[in-house]
Amino acid sequence: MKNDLLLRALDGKLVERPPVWMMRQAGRYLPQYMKLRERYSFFERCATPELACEITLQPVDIIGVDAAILFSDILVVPQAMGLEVQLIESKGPFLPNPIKSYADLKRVSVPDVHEKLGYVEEAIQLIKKELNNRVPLIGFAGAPWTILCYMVQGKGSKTFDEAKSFCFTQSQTAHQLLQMITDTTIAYLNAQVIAGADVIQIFDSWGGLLAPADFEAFSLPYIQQIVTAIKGKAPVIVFAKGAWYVLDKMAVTGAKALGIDWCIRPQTARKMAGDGITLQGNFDPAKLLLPIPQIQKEVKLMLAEFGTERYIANLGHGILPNIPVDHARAFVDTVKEWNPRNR
Ligand code: 1CP
Repeated sequence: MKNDLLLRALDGKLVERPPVWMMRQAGRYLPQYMKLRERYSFFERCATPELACEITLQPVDIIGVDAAILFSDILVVPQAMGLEVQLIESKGPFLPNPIKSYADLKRVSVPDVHEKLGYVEEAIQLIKKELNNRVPLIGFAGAPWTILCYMVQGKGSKTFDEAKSFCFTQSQTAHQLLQMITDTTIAYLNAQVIAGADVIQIFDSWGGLLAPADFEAFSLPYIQQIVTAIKGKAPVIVFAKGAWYVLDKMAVTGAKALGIDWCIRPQTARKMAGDGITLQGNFDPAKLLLPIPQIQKEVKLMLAEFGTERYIANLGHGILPNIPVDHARAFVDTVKEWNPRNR
């Protein structure tokens, strides 16, 4: 690997400077992505290895990030399990026949991932070839709780109240569904690693909607199963947005890194997670709308707070579609030019 900063940071090894990448780095803020978006539907872009490969490489070539992340979506998992998933322009994901009861479980199954998601394996093989060991490739999946949110609620939501009440009132059914999602996800991530993914990230985007005890009941045990199944094969990053209150619990799952959003101070996160794990984050994506000199100033403040050891510079959540490309590049360049001895 020519640039192995990410792998070294995950391993707790010495680095000259922290590696940097951005969640949702392949996406709508890039004009090159928007061009492909005019011609192909979202799931066409995901399911065509050549398109997924081209989109994955865009931020590596255009922005110069230290890692590529597979272009796909967490919702290909419920799709592979048998639920119809649509992506509606400017509205987001829509699942017309969500899971509401025990009887609905009959409509989903743990699929043969090679048969249903073989296109992802092909995309990864192609991306690895095109990357030619320039930077590592991150594969990913949603955490089972976040996937359940969409399978039950049927669409995006600020509260995912229907998904939560499903867990609270029909816990046995919820746990059965969570286990099916977990089994599918483990098979899927194993296939990603075999195809060539160097690192795996688990996105629990809605973890922070749960009370600590509910997170420990409905999310953490399933994340734990996934980490246990993958660790040793590839380093795992767990990003549970908003769930800062369980950083200590997540730190002992065997994950190599924990993602954090901007709602926790780096020092607090470090205290909670301990010294034996890498932290990733936590720049507020909305700050990329600031003028470039201010972005540079804010990024330097963040870097000084995290320090160089066991740290991956990233945003605290996905980049927004209205971020100017040169602002995204300023974020990445400020990290790349960082010299901790020469602030
Ligand atoms: O062009 C478009 O309008 C599609 C927008 C889009 C994109 C670019 C969607 C629909 N998904 C993606 C790609 C994607 N999704 C990646 C690609 C790799 C990258 O560059 O990072 C990844 C990692 C995801 C993961 C994902 N999808 C998450 C977890 C991360 C997060 O941001 O919290 C979630 C929650 C989804 C669901 C989803 N898919 C798409 C949208 C707009 C959403 C969010 C909907 C919601 O807010 O509920």
